[in-house]
Amino acid sequence: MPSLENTHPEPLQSSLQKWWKESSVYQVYPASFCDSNGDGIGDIQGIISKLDYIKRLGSDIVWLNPVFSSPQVDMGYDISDYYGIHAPYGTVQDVDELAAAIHSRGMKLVLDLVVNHTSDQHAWFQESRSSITNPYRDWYTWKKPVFRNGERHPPNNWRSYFGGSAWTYDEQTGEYYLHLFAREQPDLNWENAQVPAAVHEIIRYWLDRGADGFRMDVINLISKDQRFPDAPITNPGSPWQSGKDFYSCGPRLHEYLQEIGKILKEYDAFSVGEMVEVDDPKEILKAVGHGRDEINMAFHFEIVNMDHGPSDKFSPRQWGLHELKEIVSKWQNFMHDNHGWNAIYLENHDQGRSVSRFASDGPKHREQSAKLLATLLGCQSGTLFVYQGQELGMPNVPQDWPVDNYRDIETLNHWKELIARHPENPSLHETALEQYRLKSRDNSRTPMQWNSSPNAGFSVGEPWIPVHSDYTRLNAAAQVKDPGSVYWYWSKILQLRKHHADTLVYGSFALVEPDHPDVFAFVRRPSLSTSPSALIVLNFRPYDVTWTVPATTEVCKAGGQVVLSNYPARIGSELVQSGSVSLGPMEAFVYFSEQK
Ligand code: TEU
Ligand code: CA
Repeated sequence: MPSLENTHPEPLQSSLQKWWKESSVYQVYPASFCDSNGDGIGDIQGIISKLDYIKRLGSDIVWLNPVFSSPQVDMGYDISDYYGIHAPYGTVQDVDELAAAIHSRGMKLVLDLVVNHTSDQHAWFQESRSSITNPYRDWYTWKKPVFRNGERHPPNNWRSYFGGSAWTYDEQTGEYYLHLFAREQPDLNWENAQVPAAVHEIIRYWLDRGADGFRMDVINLISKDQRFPDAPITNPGSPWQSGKDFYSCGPRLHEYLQEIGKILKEYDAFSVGEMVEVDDPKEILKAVGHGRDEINMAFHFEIVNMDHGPSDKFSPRQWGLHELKEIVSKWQNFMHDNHGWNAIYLENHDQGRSVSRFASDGPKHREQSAKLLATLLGCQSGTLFVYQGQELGMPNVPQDWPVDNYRDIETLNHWKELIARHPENPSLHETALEQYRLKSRDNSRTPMQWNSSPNAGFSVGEPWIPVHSDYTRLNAAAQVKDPGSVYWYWSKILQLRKHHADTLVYGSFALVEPDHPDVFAFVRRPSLSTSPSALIVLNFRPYDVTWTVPATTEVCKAGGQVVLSNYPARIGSELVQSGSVSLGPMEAFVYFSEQK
């Protein structure tokens, strides 16, 4: 028994094992997944028609980006009714049918909970803005202007994530309201107890209706420093500065999350929090630590922000393999040693495609790159997230993608601001367009590519955003037929995790030769001594690299073998300590020590 004064007794191994830790999640972006009625917009019936494709891949959970009523200023992250469904996606009855169809396949449904803000068209905000004395006034954050030299200014210098000030002046009541994102996305005021209460009702309603959990949008931003002070100048070129010090992981965040966690625990519901701006695992551990009973896990942004430059997301930065190794090792070891949990991802609806950003998307190495990244993700501890199209190795938009093809408010606002400030600077414009093709959120929002028929089989109508031109060759139908495809490689990775959960899901992590300039190698050791250890070797270069198995790698004692590789000839081979291995371009392999 742990000593009484030990406030954090070592939890029993069995109490650390959970269904949501061993699950993998397939993320569906409803607008771009499958259009069943030819209006060019994906919909819920379209998702239902493709559930067997998701099941066959081996995923356990389906996460839908927001499907609730919304004017779609930010693709549904501006919700106008949490109890209604965006009409082009379908009806509440369609969601019921989807939940039943998912459950009948033994999978679970996760919905996207966006409660840091609503749409400005939500009835709550329409009431709130109508008058100073309206009962809903305090459901949002309203502040008086600041006057300097007779000029009216916002209450502080905070920047919106979508450009400009995070405050918009409302003539009718002569006050500003806060919106960390678009002006059409006013932030809810969680200090007003009626707001958390309303959110708890929404959570219970959808859990009672068949959802099995939630992804929680920018959930670490819901508690703000009520002084609303000016932010330090971190971007001298702009009048607006990041106020993250005053709203990321704010003073009452864990109070709010503990209340939500109590409800989720009643339902044994799945939860993953999106935590922007957080690079400190200790901060995330406060929410995801064993026994904290707040949320199961959280997305951090350290990896996906590696290529973000100094001034903003769209300024260039070259990341290094050593950075990727350090970040992965940091989060793997911290959460393992502190009984926390990781959400493992490289792609989602906000990120460019990983083969283009972190490997090589040219015709020679795209497939091998996609399998290499699948190996990196699949062999880490944490819950694994696969975003639609990632299982096919879809790349970013092509070089000839014109600016008119973009739909995302974040990209379009950036372009408008750039043109306004630098109308005659073609080189700046070209740099921006190059950065959009690398990091714009639309890279992952082009329609899912089902087959080689027009519009990639996504829609018989005009898609809301153009289909990537490579669909005739790169599509699900072709890959499901090809046992050597990226799709089937992902399926094998998901199976390998299930078969070796003790090693790959729950085991420890240690880098091998951290300073190697080209190879990312690591060892996974099981939590139970009867399970095998694994050595994962990844050549992140599009050329041959000779790699020597370090003498210290005890995994490579006799009797082990390569069980998975994107070079089939490698499978079955043994490795010996100090042995030299010639790795092909973007080669990945998983070696298991002998099964005891
Ligand atoms: O994203 C949080 C967020 O800040 C993203 O905008 C992300 O940081 C940025 O795009 C990185 O490139 C969530 C949702 O995932 C996103 O789709 C919404 O636009 C945003 O919140 C507002 O709800
Ligand atoms: Ca449709």
